[in-house]
Amino acid sequence: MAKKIRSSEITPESVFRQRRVILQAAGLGLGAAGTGIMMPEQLHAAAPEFKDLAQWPGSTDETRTTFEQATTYNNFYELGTDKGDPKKNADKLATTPWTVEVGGECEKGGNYALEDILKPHTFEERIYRLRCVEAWSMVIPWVGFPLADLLKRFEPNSKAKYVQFETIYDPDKLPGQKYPILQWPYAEGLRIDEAMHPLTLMAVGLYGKELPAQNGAPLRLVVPWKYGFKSIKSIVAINFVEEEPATSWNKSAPREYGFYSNVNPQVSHPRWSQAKERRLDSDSSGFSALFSEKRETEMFNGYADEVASLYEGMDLKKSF
Ligand SMILES: Nc1nc2c(c(=O)[nH]1)N[C@H]1C(S)=C(S)[C@@H](COP(=O)(O)O)O[C@H]1N2
Ligand SMILES: [Mo]
Repeated sequence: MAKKIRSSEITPESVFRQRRVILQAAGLGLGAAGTGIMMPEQLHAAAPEFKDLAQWPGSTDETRTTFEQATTYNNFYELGTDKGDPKKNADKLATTPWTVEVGGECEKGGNYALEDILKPHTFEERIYRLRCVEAWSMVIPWVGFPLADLLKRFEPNSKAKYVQFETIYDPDKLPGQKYPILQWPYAEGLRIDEAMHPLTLMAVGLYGKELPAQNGAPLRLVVPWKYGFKSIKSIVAINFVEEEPATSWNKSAPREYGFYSNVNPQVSHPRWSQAKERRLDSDSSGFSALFSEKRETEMFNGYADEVASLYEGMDLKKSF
């Protein structure tokens, strides 16, 4: 049985999985270096320093959220609705084996083992400013690769106008899925140009370590100019579709959560303003952050120069 996870520790399952990745790569006659997959030791070695950050799109030198904060104050309803639940229930998410089903409007659909998804990608370190609203934001050094690099391998065709993503569905094991909090499985979507934007990341780790279960192991989206819920965790399906796909939050509260969900201080949530945020960083604890000084939320979470052109001519009050 899976053991309980202690803070700042990789889950036994994910260490096991990582070994499997390396072993499989070795079996193919490729060293770990040849695959671009880093050994756990390399991940740890990379953690303390984040070199050449400026080279990564979306980087910032702002004070970082700590690893402890980023892995203990989470939203992951499959593992419970309190911010502390996902970590407590982390051992309920089994990540080996992991398969991603790719389908819809593309030439290379099929079932891909996690190993195949990761194979060509290097672990890169980027710091993104993430997640305004719902009262808090964070600055996290994500480990990942551009989602575009992955999607292009599946050769989407001209009908692929949107991409839909789904999270693992396992109500026997995932405590939150026993209740109709949301329509399961958790589903999200992006327009194809948003999905292909270099700031859109498929994350596999944070702080140089593999993603803990509570952060969406083994792979999750990071869409830094959108509200947090667009960054779907623990992805098992990717579908290229012609029409705007349904998303979990939009289905459960259509007036509150639109398809685009771009960070926009000028458009209020029906129940609260979204003009200001609090920052969860090394100067605050999870609790005291809620009482720390508010800061102005920036349009597109500070990425307007990079992404505003995606929405030219659109009424962002209507397409919220
Ligand atoms: N599958 C799934 N993905 C999810 C969620 C969820 O409940 N289930 N919550 C979303 C919300 S509301 C937020 S704010 C972010 C939180 O990511 P973090 O816990 O890594 O900070 O994950 C998003 N992705
Ligand atoms: Mo969220």
